[in-house]
Amino acid sequence: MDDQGQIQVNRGFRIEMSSAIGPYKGGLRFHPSVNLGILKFLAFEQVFKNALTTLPMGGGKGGSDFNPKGKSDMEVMRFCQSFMAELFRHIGPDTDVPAGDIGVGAREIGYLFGMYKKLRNEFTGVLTGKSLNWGGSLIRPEATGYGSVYFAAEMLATKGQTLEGKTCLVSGSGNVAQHTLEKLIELGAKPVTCSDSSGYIFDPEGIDRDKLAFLMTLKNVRRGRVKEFAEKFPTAAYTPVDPAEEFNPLWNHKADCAFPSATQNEINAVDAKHLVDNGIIMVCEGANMPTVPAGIDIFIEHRLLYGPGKAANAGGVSVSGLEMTQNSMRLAWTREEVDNRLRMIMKSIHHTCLAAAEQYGTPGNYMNGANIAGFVKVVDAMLDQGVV
Ligand code: NDP
Ligand code: 2IT
Repeated sequence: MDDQGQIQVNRGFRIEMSSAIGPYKGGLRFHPSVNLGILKFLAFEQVFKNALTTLPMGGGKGGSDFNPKGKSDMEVMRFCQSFMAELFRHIGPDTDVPAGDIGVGAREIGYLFGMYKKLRNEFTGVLTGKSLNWGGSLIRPEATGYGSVYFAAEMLATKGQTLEGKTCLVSGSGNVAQHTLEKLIELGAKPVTCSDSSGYIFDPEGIDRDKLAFLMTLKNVRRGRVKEFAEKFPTAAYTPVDPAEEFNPLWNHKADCAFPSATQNEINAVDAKHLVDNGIIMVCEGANMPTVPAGIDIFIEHRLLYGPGKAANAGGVSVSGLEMTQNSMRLAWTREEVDNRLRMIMKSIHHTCLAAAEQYGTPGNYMNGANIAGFVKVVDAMLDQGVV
């Protein structure tokens, strides 16, 4: 029910794709574009991503075409409660453990958890991405972005390079993009872009700690648009982006590395060509499937370091897995402990991808490595467990 007392109707979904190696696990997305097809591809990717993490998690995804943009906290709360009034039948800490994704952050997870607790009369780790003082894990908000940058550093190390001094293109300005920017700055890289669905910022001087702090308050507290960034900082320029155009100008700047961290299909073949022509040596996918297949072909043909989302952005669900472990043990690890485990997991995923790529005759091809290693783990578990 909206604040005017009108009833609004939205459609919700939960895809439970595979429980071969653990309970179904994956995020919830609230965005007007959400439909069955999008959630099925996300759940399918999640199965193999989760298999790569080394943790016991199956794959799932869910969400709704509800649009949180412009809604009041109370409208968001009432929607989350309605959504959970059905979802609670299907989930549980040993069955299916949802988390956040586009449009679902700590606020939404809180409302969803409150309703689950009321309906079930139990306090369990049924959702991850919870706030710290009631069962959340340190580093979970940062995990996807940090993990993506750790994965990028591993890829560069295979060429004897580091992120220090590298100019980076980042898209998005939500959870993943913000913490990608934060870690890039910490490691001495120079991120020069960020975006939302209306347009993008290009700041040739680099987005530094102070500018990022402004961006985080703008997006997380005021829930505003990135356009304001250019109004605040004179070195930055704002360009509106129309998704119907042939290419996205964000990807047409001279740089060393690209971190697509907004949404699926945000790099088409023309964008991929622009990236190659501009001298990009590495593409590390913070988002899920941000590059269309023809774009991936261009990266592989030009021998870029290409980290596919299911490997590069697995840090988020990995720390979700660590949150589940902490909830089961009813204790909380320190920031250092979680961050060290995240680093180890990203290193291990990187190694697994390279080893599988080598074993199956496509050395250096992280996409084949991630697909094959993830698939083999799941299929072996299915064969072990028989036809049921
Ligand atoms: P947020 O909702 O926090 O941020 C999403 C960002 O992407 C916003 O800047 C948003 O702009 C932009 N965006 C969303 N949809 C579109 C669109 N159709 N066209 C252009 N821009 C768009 O989400 P996250 O940062 O959590 O997620 C970003 C990506 O990372 C997604 O692909 C998600 O699946 C993936 N991911 C997220 C993980 C997590 O832990 N959160 C883990 C692994 C992957 P606007 O504000 O205008 O909508
Ligand atoms: O795409 C993803 O991996 C996520 N949105 C995070 C899923 C999770 O369960 O933490």
